[in-house]
Amino acid sequence: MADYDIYGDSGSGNCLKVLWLARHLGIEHRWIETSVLNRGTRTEAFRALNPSAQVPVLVHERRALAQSNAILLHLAEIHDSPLLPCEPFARAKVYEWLFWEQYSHEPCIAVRRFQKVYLKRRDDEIEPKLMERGVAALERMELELARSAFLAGPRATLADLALVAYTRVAPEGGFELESFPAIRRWIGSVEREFKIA
Ligand SMILES: N[C@@H](CCC(=O)N[C@@H](CS)C(=O)NCC(=O)O)C(=O)O
Repeated sequence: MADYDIYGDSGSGNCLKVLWLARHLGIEHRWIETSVLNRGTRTEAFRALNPSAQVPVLVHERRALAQSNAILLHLAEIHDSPLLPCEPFARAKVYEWLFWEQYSHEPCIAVRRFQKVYLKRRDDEIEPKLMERGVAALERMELELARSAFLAGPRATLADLALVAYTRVAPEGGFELESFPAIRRWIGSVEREFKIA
């Protein structure tokens, strides 16, 4: 019997980041595929776990935790992982990137990809600001990664795991990575570090 249940949609970066961390930390887990498009997040049983009706959700000893980055922080903390540094400022830099990911990156890069890939919208049916803001997010990452091996310093942290999830598939959302060499180098490093195929 696995210790943890992870409810997730395997097309979702928010869900995959949790799966990758569970594997990286060697946490025994059961993946419960919960399709967003098939309204698996809308059932009464699922809403009882997360009234916000969103994946991912982590369930352990009958307690449910939502929000991908909260789950990452929780798993890293209870496993004493160096992916969440102990030194307060270094730890705060990881928080900085996790909050930034949810406010300035995921809402444009993941949302544009969702509209193109899953809702099959044409470019002219997609809100133009998503492209503009997504490119600004990539520029911000490029600036950091041109001077640092990883986002929050010289070693990989939760910040990299959280940000790589949608950055590596950004081209599916129409975001070219050609002009972001540091991001492309970093994607390769993070994929190797976390054995992401
Ligand atoms: N901030 C949340 C976002 C979760 C989220 O947007 N989940 C999507 C899949 S990526 C979902 O479940 N959507 C279903 C819905 O909103 O109906 C997190 O990081 O976990």
